[in-house]
Amino acid sequence: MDYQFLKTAEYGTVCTLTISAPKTLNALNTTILQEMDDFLTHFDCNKYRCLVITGDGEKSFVAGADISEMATLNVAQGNTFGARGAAVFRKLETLHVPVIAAVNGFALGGGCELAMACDIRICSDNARFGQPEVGLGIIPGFSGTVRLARLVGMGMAKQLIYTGKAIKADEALRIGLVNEVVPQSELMNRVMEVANQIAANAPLAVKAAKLCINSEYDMEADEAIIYESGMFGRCFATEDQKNGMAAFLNKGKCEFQGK
Ligand code: CO8
Repeated sequence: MDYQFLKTAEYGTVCTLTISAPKTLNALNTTILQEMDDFLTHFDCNKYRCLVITGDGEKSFVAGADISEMATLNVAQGNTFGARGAAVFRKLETLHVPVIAAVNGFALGGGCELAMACDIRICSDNARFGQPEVGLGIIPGFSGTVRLARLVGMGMAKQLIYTGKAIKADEALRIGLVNEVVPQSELMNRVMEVANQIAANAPLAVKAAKLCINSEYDMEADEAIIYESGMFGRCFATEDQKNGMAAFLNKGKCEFQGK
């Protein structure tokens, strides 16, 4: 599929998606959100075992939602724009394969929110994270107030959102907003290494693990434990479980088929 602002590539069972709007540091406009929605709708979770999202260039992952598009919105249009972005990010968060954000520079506003909707964040040493919305007279509208507190805790989320100040990569690592910081020249190599580690595992089991972690977050402990037990049991219906355990017992390596 050809897109105006998205570039896709495949490396075995890993797919990469690059957001490319260089004139605005990859800011998210309506077309990009529509294209991402279309991309995710048609994403083949049987073919790919991991999705990597990054921004074009060496300066910016995504510098937020496109401010020039938002400047003249009224209340109803603001609602629609926010809801559209939030729906796309939720689709990403609930995609049946893990998503890694390769944060290669500015991840501000909607860019930080995009990274937070991914399962794993790995960033380059020049990355900057922040939610500067209140400095523009708005609040995070693509679920930033929801996900930031869940990731870094209520106190730190409030400080970041109320001050609007951006933080550097090492601070993002310290507060748990990113999993790893690497030199920019090594970012994609490291991200692909992690993606390939995920892709080598049993895809149905990885999918079940993602579903468990996402779903159980909002459950009571007892309900969550029962939910996990049910999902655990279902793994034994797969060929991957039989082949994976047989390979271990025979001191071999399993090439998982996702069945
Ligand atoms: N939107 C539109 N254009 C942008 C954006 C953006 N978010 N970010 C950068 N650009 C443009 C600049 O206007 C500039 O364009 P031009 O060359 O035509 O002047 C070009 O990109 C390059 O930017 P700079 O010259 O500013 O580059 P610097 O290196 O000096 O600064 C920064 C880089 C620090 C990233 C700076 O550009 C900046 O502060 N950008 C805005 C960051 C921001 O505030 N992001 C949050 C936006 S709000 C948001 O994301 C809300 C999400 C939820 C929306 C819900 C809606 C209802």
